[in-house]
Parts: sequence; structure tokens; C-alpha cells
Amino acid sequence: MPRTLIEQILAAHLVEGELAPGAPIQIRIDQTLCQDATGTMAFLELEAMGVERVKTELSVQYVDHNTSQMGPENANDHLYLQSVCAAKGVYFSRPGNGICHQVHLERFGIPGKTLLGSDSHTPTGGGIGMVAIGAGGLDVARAMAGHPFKLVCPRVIGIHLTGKLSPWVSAKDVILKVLEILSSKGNVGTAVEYFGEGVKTLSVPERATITNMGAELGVTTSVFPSDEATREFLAAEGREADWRPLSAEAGCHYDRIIEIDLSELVPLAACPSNPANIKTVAEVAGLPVNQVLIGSCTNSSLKDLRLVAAMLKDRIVSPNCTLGIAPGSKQVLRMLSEDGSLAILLAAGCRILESACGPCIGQGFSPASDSITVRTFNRNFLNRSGTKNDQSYLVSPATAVATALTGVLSDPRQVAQDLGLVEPVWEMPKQFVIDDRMVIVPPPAGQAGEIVRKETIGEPPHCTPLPETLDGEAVIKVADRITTDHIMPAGANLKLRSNIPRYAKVVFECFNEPGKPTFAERAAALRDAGKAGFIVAGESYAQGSSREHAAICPMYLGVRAVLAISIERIHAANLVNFGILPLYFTDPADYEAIQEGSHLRIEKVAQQILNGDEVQAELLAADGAVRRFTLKCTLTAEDRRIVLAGGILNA
Ligand code: MIC
Ligand code: SF4
Repeated sequence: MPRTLIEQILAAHLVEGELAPGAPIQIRIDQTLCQDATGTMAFLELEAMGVERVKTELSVQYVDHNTSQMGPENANDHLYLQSVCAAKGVYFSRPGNGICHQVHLERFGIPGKTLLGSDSHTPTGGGIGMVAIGAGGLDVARAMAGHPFKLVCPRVIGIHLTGKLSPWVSAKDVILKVLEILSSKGNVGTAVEYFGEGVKTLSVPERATITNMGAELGVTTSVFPSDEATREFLAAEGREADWRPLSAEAGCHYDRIIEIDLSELVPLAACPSNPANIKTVAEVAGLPVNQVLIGSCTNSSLKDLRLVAAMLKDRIVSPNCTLGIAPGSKQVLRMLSEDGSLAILLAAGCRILESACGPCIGQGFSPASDSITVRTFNRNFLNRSGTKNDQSYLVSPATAVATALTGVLSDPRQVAQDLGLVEPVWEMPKQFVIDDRMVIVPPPAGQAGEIVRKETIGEPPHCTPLPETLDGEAVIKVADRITTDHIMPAGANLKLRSNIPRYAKVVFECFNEPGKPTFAERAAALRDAGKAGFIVAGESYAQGSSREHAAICPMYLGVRAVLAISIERIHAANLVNFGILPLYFTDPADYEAIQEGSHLRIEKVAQQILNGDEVQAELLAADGAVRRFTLKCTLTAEDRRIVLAGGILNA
């Protein structure tokens, strides 16, 4: 049978299972990446596993998230990471070198390899034909230790690209179109593969923008073929030897084919507060905008920022608006400084930010109250910017600049026409500025110094085995599409990532009501009374980030099960890793019947999940009435054993 490209790469890495959509499989991981906000915990876990040296072909640790450094916590994490990487054989990309996904694409990614990253946007590597997957820190630690990665073999959706993008329409508009078609929920267990004549018209940075935001679809990975454009990019990075041609075999079967004619696309915007809430820019044009931000792992490449500079040349940002720019990597920033683009940006009044995640993860640049912020980022979840009830629109760099020039949301085609602008032609440089001195190569085994553990570096938390009966309360009931940003706020709280007791205090903070006990207080009170905490959720629970803290902190507070209509892939795995049982409603009426504070009970839980896929539970009313209902357990036999043991570190 002819195979899709994803099937070919999975087959070449298959360690266990059968490559049939929906089947549990295990694959060998060639490369891993971690960033600092998830990496500290991942390395504490690696140490807890007793691993002396990583076993992958390549593992890289980046420092790009927690760079605001208000207080010593971030710097303490960085010191720990640098020293533990030296000891374990991991490359360390220093703060200032750039955002993990951009730098990995530039310097390390290899077509046809597998990459597992403790960050949900790891599929950026699909832009050069990698099967790149986001996962929780513990799964990445296991991969570094040489274990295969467990996943459900995805159904592959083919996206057939034809035509060519019109002027001022860009890769961001392609992925926003895909988000409009597939939405941000219901895509668990699928992967996306791009093919067709239109692929050739897209350069690697454009492809990477598209695969990056595949994370917002909730798919396992997104992959482009590796072709002449890939070779051109790798050659410019001085890595042509890493190139190999890869594409789907003629006649392969896609689960579904989506047709996109690139020539028909127009500038699009993801409106507040979900990346799949798509309108055309023309529909929202004219809204007053106070802040425009360009950057993040989605849109911070040299191609993006050269376009930005071309549009801003000899112009000034609107007085009603501020424009911040965070180049994706030191390489990008150096190229901009050497070709004169940086001077243009400064002259135009841009506020140049460090090459890091920055405002994308709420580290600074929170917008004014009741104002609109327009961003080239990939997520606009409510409050993620650090401002309560923010209104964040996600757009392409061209739309962002058009908006910054006018102070109102603007269609770049219109602004270009008004200003007589012609879209610059992008040419891949023959050679990027290559300077890897910001990446510290690990010394040979046994030659590293001491691991630096300042007082803010904690221990990886352990969970206790699952009790015989889960008897307790629904600590919270939440609706559909709850994100990990709702569960574990980042931004100013990011510095608490190595301090679980402190970070756990802000679980579900956005749902706390003034004058009432917080989620953390309610859950801890139940835990201390020997009761089980339950989280009750609707569809697509825990969208977004891979942060395993969205499992660890609830676990620390005594949560033992999540009952949901559906749960996103990475989070479901994180729950298992930390001993929380993910269970699914079989009848939406049962979800409706449960309220916050409802008394819930699952008797003989171990026996039930070892015996089959159905779990009988009870909702007990104050008057003694009992409503019995059935939940579904979809875990593999191994995962059932892990949850029963109280998580991977115990198992
Ligand atoms: C994000 O974009 O939400 C993050 C911050 O990069 C997360 C990782 C984290 O929470 O540390 C992600 O996407 O996985
Ligand atoms: Fe960083 Fe934002 Fe990308 Fe997450 S989405 S890795 S916070 S730039």
C-alpha cells in the first residue's frame, strides 16, 4: 500500500504496535527539545529516574520562556538547567539565542527524523519534514532516557494545496483558513500532511508558520514534504548534508482531503478568544487598536521581519498604537542588523524586544484594559496576555504592520494600495549568519561540574497509588474548550514552575470568586480530609500548552480523576503520568447532572479499570438519592497500571 509521508516516518521509527489509525503505538525518538518553563521539571524527573546520560541522537535545552527574571527564580532555573545539561549530555541554548522552535529549525532539525519537545509548538519542525510532536516534560524525559514515545497512531488528513498566495496574503492566512475548516476541537488522534503543487510556492519559514499552528488544531503533528525549498533552507544554514527528499507515495490514502487554493485566500484574523474564531480582516477592519506585537515562534523569521521592515521604511507607527517586535532568534536579529532592517524598525518607532517568547506568554506588554491588541502570535486565549478580559486578535505580519501604521485593524492590501506599496520579493539568503557559540556543547561524560541547585529548585512531586474507592467532590465544573492557560496561568506566575506548592495556589485562578474559597483551598481541604477531588469538564478539555503543571498541581491538591466529555491528547497523557485518572462521559446528561460540589463516588476503581473499559460511578444527592452513571476508560493496559501506581515515577 502506498504510504503518506507521516506513515513512512512513523514506520521507520516504529518500536511497538501496528500502524493502523487509532491503534496504540510506540516510536523511537531521535531528537528532543525542552524549554526552560517545562525543562526544569523535565530534568528533575530525568534525575529522579536515575539517568546518567541521555540516549537520543540529540537533545537540546533552550532558555526562551522565563526571561523576565523578576526575582531570582528564573535565573536559578537557568543555572540548574545549564549545569544539569552538561552532566547529562544535552546541548544548552543560552538565553538570548532565541525561541526554541525557531532555533531548532535553523540549527538542528533534520528531515525524516522524529522530534519530541516539551512544548506544544514542537510540530514547527514539520516545516522541514520532521515528525515533530509536543508532549509533557515527563514524556520528554523518558525519551531522553531512551524509552520510546507512546501515542495513538493518527489518522492522516491531507491538505491539498494548489495555486499561489496573492500579494499581502501569507502563510498565517493559510493556517487560519485551516483552523476555520477544522476548528480547534475534535481533532485528537489526527495528523495533518500538506501536499500538492501549492507546496512548492511556500518557503520553509512559511511552512513552519503553518505547522507551528497545527498545535491550535489539537492534531498530533503537521508535516510538509522535504523538497528543493527544504534543501535551499538547509543549505543557507550550512546544513545541506542533512537534507533528503521526502514526500508521500503516489496513490496513498488520506483519511480526508481538504482542498485549499492558495490564490483564493484573503487576509484573516483569529478573533477573541480562540485561534479558530476566524473572520476576514476586511470584516473586522476599522476597530481601534492600541497595541501591535510581532514575534513568537509562529511569525518571527527573517522572511517575516524583512517584510515588516519593507512596510515600515520611512514611516512611523501610528501615535494611537505601540508596536513591539521580538525577532525569533539571534540569527534573525543579526541578519536584520546587518542588512539595515533593524535601523528601519528603530526609525519607525518599533520597540525591539529580546529574541524570546516574551508577551506571547504574558511576560510583559500586557495590553491596556478594554483595548484591542493585535498579534502575530498563535494563541489568544482569554487573559493569556496578562490583562483580564483582553481582546486579542491573531493576524499575519503584513496585517499587523498595516494595523500599526493606521492605528485601526487594517487589511494590508488596502494599506498597500493607499501607500503605493509593492510586496517585496522574498529570496532565501545564500547563507544565513551562522554562529553557534550561544549553544553550549556538553562535555564528555564525567567531566561536568556540580549540578547547581539553588533553594528555589524543588523536587519532582510524587503521587500516592489510587485508593480502593474514589469518594469525594466535584471541586469544579467547567465548560467546553477550557485551556491549560485557564488551569495553570503562566505570565507572571511562570517563575513558580519549580515550586509546586506555591504554583498550585493559582490552579483555576480565573474562576475564583472574590470572598469565596479558591479552587486550591477547596481541593486541599478535601485532600486533607482524605477525600478525592474530581474535575468535571466539557469538550476538548485542556487545549493549548503542553505544560504538565496542569496535571501536577491539581494532583498535588488531591485531584484523582478528571471526568470530561473529551480531553486533548497531551493533557490526557500528562494526567496518566501523574496518577490522575482520565474518564469520559458516555451520556452528556450525566455531565449536566453534576454541579460544583456534587458528591461523587467510584467504588473499587482499580478492579473496574483492570476489568474493562466501562467504569460505574455514582452521583449522590443530599437527600440520599443515587444517580448511577457509566464512564469510559480508554487507556492502554500499561497506562492503567501507571495510574493505579500513582504515576510514572512510582510505576
Ligand atoms: C505556550 O505557548 O503556552 C507555552 C508556554 O509555550 C507552553 C509551554 C509551557 O506552558 O511552558 C506550550 O505551548 O506547550
Ligand atoms: Fe513561546 Fe509563545 Fe511559542 Fe509558546 S507559543 S513557545 S510561549 S513563542
